[in-house]
Amino acid sequence: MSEAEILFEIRDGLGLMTLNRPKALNALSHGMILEMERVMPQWERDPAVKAVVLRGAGDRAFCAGGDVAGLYREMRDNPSGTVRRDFFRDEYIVNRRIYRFAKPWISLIDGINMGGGVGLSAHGSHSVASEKFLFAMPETTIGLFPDVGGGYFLTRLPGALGTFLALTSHRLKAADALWAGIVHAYVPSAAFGDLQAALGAADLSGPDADRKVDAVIARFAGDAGMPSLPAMMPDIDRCFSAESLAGIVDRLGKHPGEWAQKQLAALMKLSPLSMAITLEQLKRCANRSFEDTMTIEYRMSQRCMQKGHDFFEGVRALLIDKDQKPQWNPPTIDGVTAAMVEEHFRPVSNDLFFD
Ligand code: QUE
Repeated sequence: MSEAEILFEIRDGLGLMTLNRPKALNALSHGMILEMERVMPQWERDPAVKAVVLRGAGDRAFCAGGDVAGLYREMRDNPSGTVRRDFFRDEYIVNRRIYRFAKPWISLIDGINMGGGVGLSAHGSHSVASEKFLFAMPETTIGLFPDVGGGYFLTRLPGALGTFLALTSHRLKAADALWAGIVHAYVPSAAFGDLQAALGAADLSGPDADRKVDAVIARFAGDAGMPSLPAMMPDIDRCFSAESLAGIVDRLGKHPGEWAQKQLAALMKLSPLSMAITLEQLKRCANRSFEDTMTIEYRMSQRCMQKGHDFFEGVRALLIDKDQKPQWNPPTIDGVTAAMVEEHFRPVSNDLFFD
């Protein structure tokens, strides 16, 4: 018998969830998502659970993202199946449940946290990073877009930082993520066990449970070091606040210094269509509710699952064949039309709405 991909345990008043696919960097499978969807309402009601603590098994990752390689294989081997429809739908339902969760939702992030992993942590009440923390929204690398509520939290970051992170897949360590507000505290990895024990021992009852959790975390918080983003923000704001993708490329090209040329070179490797729909996603999601954002992102996901989309080519090149040479369609930013972008935002027959 194979081991469960996600572990659930109630101990010392805490609902402990452990993403348990360490060899796959705890990439989130549809099965794990469905298990979370099943357990979350139970724990929300259960008086024996005062808070949820989410962790990743192994010593490398919290969660590398959605299991897009598994999704790819399943769609290839069973093209008429329902996973195309249901994977993103169920993932976004879980993201929204976390956003609205009635008890503290505490992610202890001791390693890689990208894409789908960010959707499990960033929308909760507390996320704690260690020295091994590494964040990115890397979806433009595989022909997708920064989903799982990326349209919500990226549009609430300072200046043009969200656009920068969304388009370039730029990685952040703990000090920068803390500065940006993507995580709420820095705690050294070695103290995670003691932090969890202290949460278990603490009184977290009452309407100010979140403040009580803050106080416990503060007892273990360390110094994440100097962030690098503050010095980068003037360049980010100048180049990534342009209205269009062509405008961003133009500004980077004219911007003095090595940094801009590096960003430009990075963008040239990514899916032009992904970058264009991502920019439009951020425009449409700015100042929208979490639920509206998920409706928009679900429509986008369904367009990306259609035959011939860059998503399949990106997953193939990066995660299946691993040739690292995706052939994007269209191959250049100039080739992306307004109509191609607009298609990603049309209502779908099985739209995802929340009340
Ligand atoms: C962009 C992504 C993902 C990625 C690589 C990208 C992603 C994801 C994985 C991944 C990593 C390790 C695994 C796995 C999947 O890689 O979302 O199954 O074992 O889950 O460039 O968005």
